[in-house]
Amino acid sequence: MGYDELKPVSKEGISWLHLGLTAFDALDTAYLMGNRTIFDRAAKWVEEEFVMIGHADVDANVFETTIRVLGGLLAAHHMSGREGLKKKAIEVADRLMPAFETGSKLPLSSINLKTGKAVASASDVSTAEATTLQLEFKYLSHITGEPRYWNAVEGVMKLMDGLQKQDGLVPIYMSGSTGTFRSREIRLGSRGDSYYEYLAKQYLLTNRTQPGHLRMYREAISGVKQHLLMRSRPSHLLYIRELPAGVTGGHSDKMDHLVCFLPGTMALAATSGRRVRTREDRAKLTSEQRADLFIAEELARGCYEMYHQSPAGLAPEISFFKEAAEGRGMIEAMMARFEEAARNGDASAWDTIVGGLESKDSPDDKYTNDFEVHQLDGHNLLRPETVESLFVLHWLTGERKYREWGWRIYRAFERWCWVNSGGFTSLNDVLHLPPTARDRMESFFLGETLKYFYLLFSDEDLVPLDKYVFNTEAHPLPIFEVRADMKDKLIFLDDVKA
Ligand code: DMJ
Repeated sequence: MGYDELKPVSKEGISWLHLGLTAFDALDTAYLMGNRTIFDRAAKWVEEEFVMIGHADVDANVFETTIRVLGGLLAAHHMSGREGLKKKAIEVADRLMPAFETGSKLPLSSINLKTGKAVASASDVSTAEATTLQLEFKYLSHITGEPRYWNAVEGVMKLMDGLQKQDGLVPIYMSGSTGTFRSREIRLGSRGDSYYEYLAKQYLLTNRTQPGHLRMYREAISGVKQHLLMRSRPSHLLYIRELPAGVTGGHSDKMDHLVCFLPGTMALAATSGRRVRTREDRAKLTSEQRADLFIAEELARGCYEMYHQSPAGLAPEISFFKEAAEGRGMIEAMMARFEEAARNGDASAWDTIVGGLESKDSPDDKYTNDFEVHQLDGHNLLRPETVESLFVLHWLTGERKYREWGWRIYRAFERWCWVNSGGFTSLNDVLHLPPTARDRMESFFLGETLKYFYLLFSDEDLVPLDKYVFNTEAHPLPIFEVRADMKDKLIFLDDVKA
């Protein structure tokens, strides 16, 4: 990242969004990596030159601005202690607040960068976008003592809690005006993903003092296990399928790479972010937690195989898994073994009862075995989700295989995506060698992907998962408990005054 890339081309344009966005997203990555020169220059630009409103007549997405800009500022402020970054975080949040002034409690999707006014989406809103704002706004309330940020986003959670779901699962479209679900389509990929992620992470961020979010997460994961888990052929990998017409309709074996956040989130929720490095550690988990950790580990293997089985060694954006004959029967048999292990009650018997359920790594010389890739789905955008899950699982379990898988993925990125003049590029098609470049590096590559690689291979415990929760854009926020002086000013999902 050079300084020129950080400067706005003109205050009239949308340049801060296009060029400056990477600076916000990468601030804490630079800090963690110890590159204080870059960090200081970027922070100075943010503090002294960036203004959010007064640009061209374009709309900035509330979700993206929250997770990348606000999340980036909050994490960088926490790490560095720079007050100027906190001031900017407050400025950005205040500019986003008009989006919450709706009858339904669902936020409007955008803020106009010229007028500062909130703008409704012309079509239905994406469930993930409308419901992935809580970590950032709650933490901001915590460090400022201002309840309005927390209350705006907890209002969204209250709305979600009251809606009729499908065994805990939610359709991916909502009506912004009525705050109700539209369509029945369910998936944990695009438009669905971070709704589930933030249920678990809200519980963890507030130090497990708010049970309502855990309740909603558990209901959702129970729905995932009941309807979405499947085994592939020939390797019997675990994967997550989609339900285009809801739980009562048929399924599709499509899996977005985006779904690969799930192994990390499930493992964090199962362990509460505590290390499980020995058999004794695992034995302290409940049977349900052990089962969820097992599923998380197996799903991570499936995500790794999306890379391993592709000719470039990099995952396509979308894969269509081949469902194993008796695939659902295999899932039911797995669940029955979990129940048997739970009934047995003897923690040491777990491995014996559950042993052998793991799938095996596929041989190195076989390509595209367990899934197919449709035309136009073979691109790779340098996405972080699999590396994120590998980092989380390695931190929790200490198992070497996660580093080995991560290293193979990193080498493939380096081989095909590295640009000699600097940076990495997205690819058009990972199935055809050599893959052609797109000349585009999303801000999440520096914000998330490279940060998770760095943390996966770092021997120092730079961001301990029992003390931090990463927002969905990989910006770590410190775990906190609701301040005594704020309890009476905040609304809570279960009206539990922590
Ligand atoms: C990121 O911006 C966030 O992780 C978001 O939740 C979904 N996907 C992209 C990266 O793939």
